[in-house]
Amino acid sequence: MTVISTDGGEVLLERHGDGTATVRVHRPDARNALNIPTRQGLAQFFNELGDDEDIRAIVLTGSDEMFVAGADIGDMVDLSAVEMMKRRSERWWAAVAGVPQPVIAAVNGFALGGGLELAMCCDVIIAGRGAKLGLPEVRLGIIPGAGGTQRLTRAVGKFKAMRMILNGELIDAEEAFAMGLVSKVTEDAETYEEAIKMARDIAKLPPLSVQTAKEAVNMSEDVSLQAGLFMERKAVQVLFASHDKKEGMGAFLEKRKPEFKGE
Ligand code: CO8
Repeated sequence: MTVISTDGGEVLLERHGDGTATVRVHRPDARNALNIPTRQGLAQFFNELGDDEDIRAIVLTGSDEMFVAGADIGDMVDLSAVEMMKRRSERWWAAVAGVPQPVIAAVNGFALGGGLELAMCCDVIIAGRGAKLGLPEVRLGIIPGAGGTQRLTRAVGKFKAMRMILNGELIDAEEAFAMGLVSKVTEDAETYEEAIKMARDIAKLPPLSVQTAKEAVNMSEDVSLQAGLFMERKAVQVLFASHDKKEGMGAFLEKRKPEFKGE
């Protein structure tokens, strides 16, 4: 377990030895609000994990009761526009969104503002039935500033995104699922277990395929259909050069368990 102190809390990284890792935000007195050391700690861990070939899938979570109640409001109340700009805090979010391995957010309790934006930097969101999700920034005199207006709109469409962003309304996990904001709803007591189980299942699969699939899906939000189809074709052609493609197809035909090498 590696721990980074975050002024009243910590960010923790646990490698489980089976190809998976868990990154946990723990700052209970502030409802896991993301102060600067927390965001820096997250970025440091995600950069490290991105360089670690033994890690095939990552779970990002808070506690059993609370995901993240947003960016730390105390950090921002007296901040000027220029100070805000000079923080360049987009670098910290980019480390999470840009990690090549799949990231599964396990969300219980509140995922608000920067907390929901953090979850939306992930690839899969598993939410406990009691979770509440929202982008309440407008109530603080700002707007979502870590991808909320862009990622939420791409995930659920303009009219549902507007409903959440224009009045900061919170929604529960079932509604988030129906909207397409959450991948799966589970019992609160099982959220983390579901997430780590999914991470373990993914970790057994050929990592080059998994990571290429992640890139291709993410690209679909950014490019025209023709460009996306071209990129997908090229990506699958490249995978035909991998050991794991030969192994996966060979093992299927020979009715045996494949041994993937990540090559
Ligand atoms: N920031 C700082 N402190 C917080 C935050 C937060 N986001 N959320 C909770 N806390 C603190 C409270 O101030 C309180 O501290 P204290 O005990 O010292 O008074 C403690 O946590 C407990 O909070 P509550 O008493 O309010 O706990 P409840 O269980 O009653 O309520 C809630 C929990 C519903 C989560 C409530 O705390 C809440 O509404 N929090 C604020 C939610 C919010 O507005 N989030 C959005 C923040 S803005 C944002 O995320 C901007 C993102 C864009 C960043 C742009 C970067 C480029």
